[in-house]
Amino acid sequence: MSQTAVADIGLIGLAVMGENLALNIADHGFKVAVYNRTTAVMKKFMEREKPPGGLVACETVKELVAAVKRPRKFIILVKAGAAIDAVTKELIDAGVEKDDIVADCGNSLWTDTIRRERDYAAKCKFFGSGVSGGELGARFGPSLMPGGDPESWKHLKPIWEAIAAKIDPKTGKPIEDYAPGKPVKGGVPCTAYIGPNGAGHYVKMVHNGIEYIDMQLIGEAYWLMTNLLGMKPPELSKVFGQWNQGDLDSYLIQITADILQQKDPVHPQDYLVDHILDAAGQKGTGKWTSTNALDMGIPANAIAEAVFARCLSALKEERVEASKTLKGPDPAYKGNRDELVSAIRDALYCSKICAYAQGFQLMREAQKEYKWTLNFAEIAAIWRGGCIIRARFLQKIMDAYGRNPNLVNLLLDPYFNEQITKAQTNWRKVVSLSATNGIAAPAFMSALAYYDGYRSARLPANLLQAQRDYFGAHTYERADSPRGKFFHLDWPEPKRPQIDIQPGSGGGH
Ligand code: 2AM
Repeated sequence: MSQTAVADIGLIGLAVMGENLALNIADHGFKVAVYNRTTAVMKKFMEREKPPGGLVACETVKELVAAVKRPRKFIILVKAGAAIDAVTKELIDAGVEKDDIVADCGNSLWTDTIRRERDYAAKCKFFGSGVSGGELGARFGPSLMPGGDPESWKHLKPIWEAIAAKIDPKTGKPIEDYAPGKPVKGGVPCTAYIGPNGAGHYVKMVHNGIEYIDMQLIGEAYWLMTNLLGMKPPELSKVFGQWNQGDLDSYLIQITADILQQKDPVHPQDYLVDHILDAAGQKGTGKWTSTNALDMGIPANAIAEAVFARCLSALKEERVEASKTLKGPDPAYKGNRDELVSAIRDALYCSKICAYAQGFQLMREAQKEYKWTLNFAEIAAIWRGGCIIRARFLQKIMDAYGRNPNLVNLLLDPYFNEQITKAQTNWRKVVSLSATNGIAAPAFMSALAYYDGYRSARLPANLLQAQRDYFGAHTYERADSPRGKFFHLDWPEPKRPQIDIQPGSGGGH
């Protein structure tokens, strides 16, 4: 089939995200040329959707390239990794030119995007755009985090702004009445140019890291209420539903309320959540965020803790064995139910503020490392709708960075400072209760440790520096000298106990 250039954009990869994004683009009046490596998948999609002229079927990459108007724009939605390079090369072989834009909308590692933009610069404009919101987001409005050449962004912007989730400017909340063929009119789009090369994918990765900790915190709240108060899923669902009316109003709290009232299809008298195996999976973006935090020396400990909590959960069989041997206290709480529920709410809220503080601190550091200029108010703004971490709370972060774009840490913003000041007694109570009752609440605990560490003018690292100097002459700075001046002490010879080493005993490490 030969093609004339009629499409506004081409899309490669018709798995569910690609299909839904194509339908979203078509709903907004753009013509989308669609291609999938396995042609049958594309044909099935076209048959099922019976598109009213918005989609152009392409059976080969050559047809796809020929079908798109110049400067050509493409979206790649295939598995992250080698497939992105394979598809980009196919596009180049099929006639993509230097000014054509190839936008990778998958969950690619930002350093891969930096490399690709550089490697393909002579052949095409490689662009990286984070997309969040899952399947429904792709269909009815995702949050889009575009990064790449600013000139390319000018060409992509009309489509990105059209298909993104929309925020009601009066309420700051997402407008959620998009139905197939009837997209939302007006509203503020959840997309903004993030920065050059890998910036979009980097910010998407941090979004996912925050998503990990947001989910872990909700899990811990659920678990503490279950174990300390003996609450059952329908009762818990009501609590999460109530929390969703206040500061914690968010997609993840809302779906938690929904999940907790879902009956089990196998045992209809039971709740599904009670029959789901407690072993978490992960695809790697939380790990990337944590690894990057370690690489940059940024204390995103709560985000990393959420990744480790999933790792620990995955050791299901080992935990079952260990539970038979390792002893701890049995949960026993005798206090007031409502008081504890609201204390857990406060613990969740304070920990969440710390988690976001860590995510934004990471982005601050990355912008120095990569010489990006990130607009944190705008990043918070585009996370208000479409994405998995969408929440009322993000409006407050947007306001905080609006007040002070150079805010060093979210905790220092007057609003968040006041929130934690008000709620921290309850947060500490919940962390204490989880420790004394033997209930693992690693995210609540590590967030509190972060808060207390961050607000400490002094920490015990003086002793640690002394130890490093003692055994390795690593030097130390003095509190009464300017920073950057290093000292070493010839530590007095230690008094070692006399040990008789027998020949051949293997001592002396
Ligand atoms: P397929 O249907 O032919 O497998 C998710 O895996 C999507 O990415 C699918 O649409 C899949 O196409 C596509 N995909 C994965 N690897 C690919 C590759 N190397 N080239 C082209 N498409 C690929």
